[in-house]
Amino acid sequence: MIVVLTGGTGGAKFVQGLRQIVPPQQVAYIVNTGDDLRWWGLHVSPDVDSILYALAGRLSRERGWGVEADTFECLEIMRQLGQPSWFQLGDRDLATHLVRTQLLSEGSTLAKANADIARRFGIESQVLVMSNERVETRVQTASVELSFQEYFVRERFAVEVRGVRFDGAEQAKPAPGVIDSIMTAQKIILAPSNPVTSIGPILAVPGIRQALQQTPAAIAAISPIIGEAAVSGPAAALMKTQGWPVSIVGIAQAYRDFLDLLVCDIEDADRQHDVEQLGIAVSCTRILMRSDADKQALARATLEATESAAVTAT
Ligand code: FO1
Repeated sequence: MIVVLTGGTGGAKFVQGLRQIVPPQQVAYIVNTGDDLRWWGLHVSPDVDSILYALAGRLSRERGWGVEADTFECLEIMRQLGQPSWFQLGDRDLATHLVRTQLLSEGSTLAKANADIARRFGIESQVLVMSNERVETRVQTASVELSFQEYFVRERFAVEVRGVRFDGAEQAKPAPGVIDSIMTAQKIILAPSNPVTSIGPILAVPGIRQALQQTPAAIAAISPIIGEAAVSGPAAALMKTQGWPVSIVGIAQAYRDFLDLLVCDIEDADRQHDVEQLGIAVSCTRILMRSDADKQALARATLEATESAAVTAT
């Protein structure tokens, strides 16, 4: 089994590539729920939905989140009715949140509700949430604390960040299947996701980081950084709050206690040695995913490099 830890739009793009080259039954995804929010009374899990839509072939190519060819009629009426409208829920997307919220209100756990939705979409991979308990990413600015979506969407990550915390993480437990899948995986891949707010919440759930340290599986991460900049989003500013350099070295530092291999862009070949000094192997390839072919090539290169890393480690 290949286990992928993922969150955010970079993660979803990678999943679009991986699903083209690996049979779905051979992959389990452990997904961030720190970005979840209550919106118009509905439970929205943006990162889970990005993976569900990517696996079902429904992810919007234009936006990288939400459903392909969606419309926003409901959003417009909600705006006219005086409801908040800065978070753009599409009409097709809305169906997923209605079903999830209904399942939760009938007593389903978040894990069961999402597994149920995945099955209804015809998805054959396992889509696991990191935890059934509420773990909420909170972004601290100079004056206020924001939820992740307030920071990312409403403020367009244009405010200065002082720190990040994961509310509820200490009391949370890994969802059923999470530890087991990590301990029995053949390969584990950390998608090119933001290490602070996409992978960070997963690692903050007690027991998950320890399982990654203990698993016999080879663990690879794909860098979301090229040179000294994030491929997209606020990863650079968020990494600075953790004291990590904004480079592949910072990514290596974030995961150094369990990482075997870092997949980075060829542009970063000159930094390879600095990562290897941390005891982590490096494989350089093209990591920008502009087309389907790019996504597939990155997934293939990552699997091949992880194979070699596993052979070298044994
Ligand atoms: N991202 C935006 O930049 N603007 C939006 O209005 C927005 C709405 C939205 C609705 C549903 C959904 O599943 C995702 C949505 N996203 C939006 C993306 C979301 O903020 C990101 O996928 C993550 O949470 C970042 O990791």
